[in-house]
Amino acid sequence: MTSKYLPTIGVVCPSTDASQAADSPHYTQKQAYVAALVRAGAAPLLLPQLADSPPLRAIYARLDGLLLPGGGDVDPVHYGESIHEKCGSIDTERDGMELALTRWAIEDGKPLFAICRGIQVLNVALGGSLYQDIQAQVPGALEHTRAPGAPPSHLAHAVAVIEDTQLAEILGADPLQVNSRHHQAIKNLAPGLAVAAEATDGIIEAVEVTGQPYAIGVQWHPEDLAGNDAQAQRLFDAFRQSCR
Ligand SMILES: [Mn+2]
Repeated sequence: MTSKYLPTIGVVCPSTDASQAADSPHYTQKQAYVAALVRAGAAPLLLPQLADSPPLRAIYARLDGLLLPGGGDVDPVHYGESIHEKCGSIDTERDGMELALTRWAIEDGKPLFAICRGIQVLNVALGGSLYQDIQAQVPGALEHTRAPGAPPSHLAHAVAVIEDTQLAEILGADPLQVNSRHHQAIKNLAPGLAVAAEATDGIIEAVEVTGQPYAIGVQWHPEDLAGNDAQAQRLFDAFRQSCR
C-alpha cells in the first residue's frame, strides 16, 4: 500500500454578512476553492474567521500552505487612506485575520496563494496600497467587474504574463484570457512584490514574492476555471507541489 502526503492547506472561511444570517451567523466559502485543491492533491481545511488571536496562531502552525480567497474590500486605514465613497463592504475582523496570516506566511516562507481580494490583502500586508474603485480612480480602465448575468467562468479580458517570473514558469508566457470580478486593484506595489501579469489597461493582475517557494497572487478567479481548464488548474497544482 502506498501513501501520498496530502499537504493541509487552510482556506479562510469568512462570516456571512448580517443580512444573510442576522440571527445566526455562519461561516461560508465557495466550494470551487475546495474542489481545485482536492484535484491538486491537497487536503483543504476551512478556517473559521478569527481575529489575530492565539487560536488563529495555533491553526496556522498546523498548516502546510495558505489560500487567501476572494471577498469584500480591505479597510483603507491599513494603507493610510480614508474611505472613498465607492469603497465596498469592509470586515474589520477578517482584515485582522488575513493580514496576520499573510505576514506570518511570508515571514516563515510558508506557501501562499492569494486570489482576488487575496492579492489585495497580500499587497496591503506588505505595505502597498489599493485603488478603492477602478472606475472612479483609473480613467480609461477596462471593465473588471462581472457583467450582469455572466457565469463565474466568463472570460472578460486578456492579461499579459511577465517573462522570467514564477507565474510564467507555471502558465507559460503567452497572454491569457481571464475571468474578472473586482472593482479594486493594486495601486502602489508593496516592497518585496514583483508584478507577474497585467491587463492591457495597466491594472496589475498578478504578483509574486521573489525568493519564496510559492507566494503568488492573482486578481482573477482560477478556481472557477480550473474544473475545465488545465492551465488554470496548474496554479493549484504548483501551489500544492510547493507545500511540503
Ligand atoms: Mn481584471
